[in-house]
Amino acid sequence: MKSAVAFTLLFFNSGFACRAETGQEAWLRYRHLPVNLPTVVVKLGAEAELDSAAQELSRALQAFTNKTVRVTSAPENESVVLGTVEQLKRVLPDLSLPATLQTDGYCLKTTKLKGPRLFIIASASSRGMLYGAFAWLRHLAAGDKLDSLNESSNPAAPVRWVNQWDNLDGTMERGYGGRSIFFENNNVLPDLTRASEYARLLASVGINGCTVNNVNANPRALSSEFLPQIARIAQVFRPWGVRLSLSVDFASPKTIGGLDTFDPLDPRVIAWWQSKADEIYRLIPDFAGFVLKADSEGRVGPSTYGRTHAQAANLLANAVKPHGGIVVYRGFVYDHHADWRNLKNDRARAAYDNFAPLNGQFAENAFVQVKHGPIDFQAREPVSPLIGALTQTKQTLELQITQEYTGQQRHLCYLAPMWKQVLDFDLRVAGAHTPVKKIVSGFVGVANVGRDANWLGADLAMANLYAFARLAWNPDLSAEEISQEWTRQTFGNNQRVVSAISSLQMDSWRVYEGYTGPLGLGTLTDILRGHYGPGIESAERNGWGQWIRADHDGIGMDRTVATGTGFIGQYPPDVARMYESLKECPDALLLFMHHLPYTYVLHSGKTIIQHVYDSHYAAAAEAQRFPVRWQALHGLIDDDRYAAVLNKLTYQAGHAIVWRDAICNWFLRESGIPDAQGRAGHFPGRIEAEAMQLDGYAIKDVTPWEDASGGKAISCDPPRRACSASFTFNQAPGKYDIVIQYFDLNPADTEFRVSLDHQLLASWKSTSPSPWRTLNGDSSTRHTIPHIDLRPGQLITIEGLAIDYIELHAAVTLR
Ligand code: GCV
Repeated sequence: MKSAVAFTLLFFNSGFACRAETGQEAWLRYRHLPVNLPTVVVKLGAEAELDSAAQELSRALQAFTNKTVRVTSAPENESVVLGTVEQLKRVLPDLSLPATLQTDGYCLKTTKLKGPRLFIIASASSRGMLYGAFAWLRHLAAGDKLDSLNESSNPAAPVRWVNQWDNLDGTMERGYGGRSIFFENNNVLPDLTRASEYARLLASVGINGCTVNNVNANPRALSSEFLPQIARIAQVFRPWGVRLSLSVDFASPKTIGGLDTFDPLDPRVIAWWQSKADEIYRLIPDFAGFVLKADSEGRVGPSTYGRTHAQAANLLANAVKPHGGIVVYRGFVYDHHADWRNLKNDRARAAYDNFAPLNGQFAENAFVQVKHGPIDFQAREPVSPLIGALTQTKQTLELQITQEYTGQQRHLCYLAPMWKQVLDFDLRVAGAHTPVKKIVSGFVGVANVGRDANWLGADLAMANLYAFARLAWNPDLSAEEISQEWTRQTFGNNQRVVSAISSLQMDSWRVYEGYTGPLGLGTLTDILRGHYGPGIESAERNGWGQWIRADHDGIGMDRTVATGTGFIGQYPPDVARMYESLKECPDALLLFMHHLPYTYVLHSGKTIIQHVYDSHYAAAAEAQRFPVRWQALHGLIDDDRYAAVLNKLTYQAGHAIVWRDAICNWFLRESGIPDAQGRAGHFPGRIEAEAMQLDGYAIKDVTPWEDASGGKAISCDPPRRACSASFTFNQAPGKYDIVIQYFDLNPADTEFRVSLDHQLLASWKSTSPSPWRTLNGDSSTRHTIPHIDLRPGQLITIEGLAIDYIELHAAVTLR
């Protein structure tokens, strides 16, 4: 993809500044290309997917060439020719094509066959034609030369799905890009344009299935009155080769079926599911199948009747089998009321304990869907040992595109580097080389796009959707080449843009992990509320089982076989040996596997506690550079997306400091061991709001304490309409950046104002897209007023709903 980019530099360098862009086109952003391209598209069949492929080529070529493009049924002049291998053989008998194309696979070839150039897109199936057409366009958009193109590509796995966690009322579980594109008010939306656009996006990267409703399923999804509405979604998916699937509630035979049981072995229940499947296939002949979350987080399941997960999965699998459907049964099963006092209890064990004994008992069209880590999409986890145990059972690997625990799309966190570590991890099943990517038969990404124009609520977050799909097609691609490929299509081929965005993406997961949970402890976010800001002890002393087992002397879960929960013993012996041994266990997962004193010395030579301080200060400092790095792109990309991304990166830089301080302060208090570099607990230039002269504000304890400086904030509570906090500047005269750490609680009516000697310096409104409700690390936000001349004796006053502190720095911030 790197060759011949020069011709596109010209174009992609120009014209951006005046063009309004919303991000809606995502990576399918076709713009004029100054090269010779065909203006005839030949389609050799009449299937719906083939029509879509031809239309897409025509739409793109029209945009690339600024010329009218014709779609015909026989090759003429220079043209793009689309067909299955069989169709092509009939029309171009001299053309040699690979005999090894699998379903969904494609071949791209440029040939002259003694006449004008023909750009051949061949596939084994009509769906493969779509993937071939989009791959060809990908080459074009990336500036590749097509003259010698000759490539064949087959997908790594047959199941390449996204799960959407959309609720029928239009809300989304863990969605950060607006309301559902499918549902509102317990009905399917009347206008499904957006759903159709989504299917096109998915098809463009080889995704062939989409589960449209939350795995915490509303039984109405299967009701006879609702299914015809679901069929409308399937209809807009169909031309793009995306098959629809539904999450189901296991109790449906009882809740909506009128039976008095949902026992999977009861003949009436078996008959109910069969007739429900028949009913669905009458409405949706290409229905992909069912997804089931059972016996987990309050969902009912087969345990109600003492039945196994395999029996439950097979019940549904048998119902869809005659129609060619599958069942995806979630392996995310654990007890969320576990006794935290029992040191042998361990949520990480649960998936394996529940499913490994059932290996080989699942129907041929049933897949167990395993989250990549044994807990729940933390910033770092080891690979789930269940993946190595299900040797006789088909599996789909579940990855999370929506950034539930990784900054919720308000933080840049490109997840492909993390996913690559998972995919390439060698589980050493039976002592052989068995990387995860070779074990699984499918890939499912929890996507949660929404109605926001840019789908995920953040332009750069779309690289995660793209990367998931590209890895599902070819897990051997590198995270970096995917990010470059995505950037070229999303922002253009300017080499400065490509390297700047790709390197930001590539740094982002390491940086995010660096200022959140260290050494495999989990993200350390508040797991009882938003899963967003810091909330370290929310993991402890409750049944959810994300324990970190911290006390004054040490921290980490002892998961060893020798003295701990035995989790490590669930891995094949080579891997278990590595994790069990303190010498071999990688630092990055040390506290996931072991409980150790803060003074334990890591492979890096640092103690655990010093590593925590150093990594948090270093990562937060790197995050301060993100907006600066982005600013280097000013004028090279369109103004709208430039500004939107800058806004987000600036916010992230501030929130990284909230994280840094919360984690460092908490570790300092818990361990009692100071930072050898004297940073933790010392904040030069910081003036606590509660120490200012207050008019009208109440001083509040913030929970958890580590989310606010000094554990306290000031809040202007009703009935007061206006409050102010002031202090007299008494440092050396000079230019300062004034940093205000405040709580972004309600965007509708919150204004903040800062004045110097009663002259207004700056005012701004809360910016949170969805208002936070509480004073804590979710809502804690930074605003910087740069380059202000200050002289001793001047009065600085701040007004606004809730404030944590002000910091004054010699003026350098974000400049
Ligand atoms: C859909 C985590 C999330 C839940 C999600 C669940 C799951 O617990 O926080 O929102 O529920 O995983 O994957 O089923």
